[in-house]
Amino acid sequence: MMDDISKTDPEVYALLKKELERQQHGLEMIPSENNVSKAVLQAMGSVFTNKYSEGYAKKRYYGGNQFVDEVELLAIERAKKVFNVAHANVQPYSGSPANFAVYMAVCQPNDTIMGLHLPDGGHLTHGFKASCTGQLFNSIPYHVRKDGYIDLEEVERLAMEHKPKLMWVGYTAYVREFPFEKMARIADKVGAYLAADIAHISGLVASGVHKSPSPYAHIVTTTTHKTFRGPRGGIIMVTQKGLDKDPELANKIDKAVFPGLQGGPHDHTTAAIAVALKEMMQPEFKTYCEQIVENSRALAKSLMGSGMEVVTGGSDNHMVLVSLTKFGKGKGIFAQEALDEANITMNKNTIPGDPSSPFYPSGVRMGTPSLTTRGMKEKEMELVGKWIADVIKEIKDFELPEDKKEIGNYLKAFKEEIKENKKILEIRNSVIKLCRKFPLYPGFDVLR
Ligand code: DSN
Repeated sequence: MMDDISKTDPEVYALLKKELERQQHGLEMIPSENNVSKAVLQAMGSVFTNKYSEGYAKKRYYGGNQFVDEVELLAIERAKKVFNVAHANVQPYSGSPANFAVYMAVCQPNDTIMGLHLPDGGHLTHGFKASCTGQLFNSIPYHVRKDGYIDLEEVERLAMEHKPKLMWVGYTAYVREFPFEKMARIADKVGAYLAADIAHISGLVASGVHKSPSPYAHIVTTTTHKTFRGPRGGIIMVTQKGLDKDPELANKIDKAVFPGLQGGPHDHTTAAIAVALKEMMQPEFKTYCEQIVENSRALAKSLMGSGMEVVTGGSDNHMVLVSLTKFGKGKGIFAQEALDEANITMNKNTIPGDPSSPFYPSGVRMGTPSLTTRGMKEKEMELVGKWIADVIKEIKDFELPEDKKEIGNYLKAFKEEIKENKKILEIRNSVIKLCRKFPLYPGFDVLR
């Protein structure tokens, strides 16, 4: 029972070691990923995982929750302080369940809701048709303009026409400042609830590097990984403005989370969220977030200097979106696979007005939170931007077959071919060298 995993389960142990090695020797540039501290990992791998705690602090269904209560209350108090909100629920299992709870709290099935269209940078749970939020509600998507910025004129026109019950501001592939104030003006005009989903930028908001939605939105949701740099989890917050609109809003949110949508909270995650929130309160976290944005800007500049087309011509946050349409449509998959081969991880992504499909989009999305956690700065971003551009140039002539049935085999052959590409192999060696200079978890075994 008390034996080390290396002895009890060598198979899983070997996989943990391989994953640590992969993270150590690669550039993690998926903008929604990050590397948590040792303290966060310790809280996650703790005995709080053994407990059941349905209910809320001091009102649990089972006994033995005195310390779970304390840790949950600590996380709540810290979240309220860090985000300047009136109420926080730290139990959502992640961002999507948090957003579902918002619908359950303020909407009825078939109510009208508005969010940014997924191919334009919105999230699945903001009413996209493949998500239950696009099926159970009357979803009216809004869009970005050709220049990549939110089309606020369209938002206003659609809101006036459809009178939504709930509007979302907050995005998963949007590189500019989120327009909280302007969206609030529209939501207030039509009497809608405004929910700000700050999952991607919550670290930047907490540190004041991005404007806060707190004065403008009624509800704020976030994941606790990404720029938050905590465990995988979610938080729903209610602002003072939300309570002024509906004094019952906090209770409605709590009831929607439990018993509405979830059972027992993941107490080890709650403990780790509390730890991450404490880290967010330190002055170093602000410096970290400022560097994330500096790095994004330096990355965008380097990419553009190497001939890449960057959506909106830069970045205000942690993310850069590269359009590959100058090389043709649907090139994102080739770029993602080739960059993976060079130990640079990012994801294919749609770009504004994408001529292809969300499955085979024409861009790649990348971010700097993880690289910044490792200590990399502008100098490294310049290098990394050049490497990314060089890899993309290697694959620019590959074309997706018109016949969908042929795509699978074509991609298989493509992957074999890029394994032999000398330039990509050369870049991978340089990536590994750079990563060694910025160790992720020095002296760390999988067991801490
Ligand atoms: N999957 C997340 C992202 O990468 O942005 C959003 O849920």
